[in-house]
Amino acid sequence: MKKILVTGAFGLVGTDLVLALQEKYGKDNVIAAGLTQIPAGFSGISELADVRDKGRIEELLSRYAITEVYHLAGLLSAGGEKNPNLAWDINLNGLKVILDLAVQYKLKVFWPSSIAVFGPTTPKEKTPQHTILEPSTIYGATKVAGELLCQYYNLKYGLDVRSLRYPGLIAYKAEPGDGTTEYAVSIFYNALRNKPFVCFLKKDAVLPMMYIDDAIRGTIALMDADPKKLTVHTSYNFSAISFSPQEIFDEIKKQVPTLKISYQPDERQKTADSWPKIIDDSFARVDWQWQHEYTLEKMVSEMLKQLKRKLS
Ligand code: AKB
Repeated sequence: MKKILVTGAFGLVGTDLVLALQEKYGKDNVIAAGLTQIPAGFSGISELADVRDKGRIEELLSRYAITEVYHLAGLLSAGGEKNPNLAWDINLNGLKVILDLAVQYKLKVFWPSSIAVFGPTTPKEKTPQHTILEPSTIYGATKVAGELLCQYYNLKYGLDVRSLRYPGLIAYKAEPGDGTTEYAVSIFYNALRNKPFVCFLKKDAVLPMMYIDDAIRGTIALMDADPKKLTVHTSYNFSAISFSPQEIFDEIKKQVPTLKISYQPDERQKTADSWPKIIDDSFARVDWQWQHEYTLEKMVSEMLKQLKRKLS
């Protein structure tokens, strides 16, 4: 039986992933670990742990006889620019702790990379799997280094570590994190709270995005995939839809006609300018049959329905 540790378990991805894993493998087989506090109302096994603390992580691995780790803990692009040293420390030293222990305890690992591995010199349309990786953010630098570290552990130690380059993820259960694509989550809160939305990106800043249900399904599908079929050991391009702030605003406005938007681009626009618009994820589609389900229209309807329920 699988025993799964999820780090960063109460963030935007972790909140949904823990529920999906609990449903698939049973509540007793999923250990949700966070850094500072366990959210009120969380149901299941939870622990506080700093991923840089090897002793603490090892204690959890042995106490629960863990077989798989979904290592989600890390800083995002905007948070990373505020504190580059912390981003390096958590994103890379935390990953190294997990990879070293995974070799020792023979664990399978999932680790999220990001479209942030790409930079201004990368082709922006249909960005290929194998292309130029020269990011201009510290977050992107940690993701490139992390991808290479994962691949190295696979080559050197035979570690089964799998990874996806997440696009901007749209979710409603957890609050948005400190990223660049997170405007596309915050806008829904303003829409339903009747507050005008001030967007920190330009109206035409197209970025790759995905609804959380697709992201969770894809993540678990990659972890379930036959290892012999996997040809990418850095991180898979992983894609669904692309849209600009104006396009998501127009779509939300069809259902919330009172929503107003204005644009005040800040330093996060520079990050957005350095990222691709549309990703080619054909390796994922061929190797493990990845297919997204949510269009922009379907995602907006679902977000509004679910968030309305959550906020009422
Ligand atoms: C961010 O904007 O920093 C993240 C990401 C795309 O990795 N959402």
